[in-house]
Amino acid sequence: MKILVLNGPNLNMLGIREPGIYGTNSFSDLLNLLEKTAWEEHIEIEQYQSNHEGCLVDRIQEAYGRVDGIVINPAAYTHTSVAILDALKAVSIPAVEVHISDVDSREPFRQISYAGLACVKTIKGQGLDGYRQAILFLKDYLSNQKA
Ligand code: CA2
Repeated sequence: MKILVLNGPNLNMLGIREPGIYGTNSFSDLLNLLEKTAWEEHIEIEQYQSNHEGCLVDRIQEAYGRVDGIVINPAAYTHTSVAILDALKAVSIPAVEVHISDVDSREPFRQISYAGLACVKTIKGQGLDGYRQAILFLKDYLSNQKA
């Protein structure tokens, strides 16, 4: 089973600023968590981060026919990008949306998610552990789909 983890703009800056919102863990802590989860769950995890909307769209398209599930934190593009929504719909790969912070208790504009409309689940406000939870959910979801 292969899962693609996608991260949008500025998430590579994790741990550098705004620890009150995003915690003190760094982006490399997230990469270590993904590696550990892949090892523990006996699955393959591929990760990609970009600050560019089109690059994220390209990566979603490249996943077509190659990847079983997608975990995506589109960051600020969550609230603006119809292109990412359309790409997720186009490839029709089961996807889970993750937000490190509890977007529901923040500014009203963060409560709108376009990408979420194409996702089977959204996990928010769980910090970096939300990525692990999303991977476990997808693993279960995909196994049940095949059964
Ligand atoms: O809570 C999340 O995971 C978000 O997707 C993070 C995005 C934000 O635009 C979304 O509304 C919610 C922002 C990621 C930027 O990360 C930073 C990292 C270090 C310092 C400042 C921001």
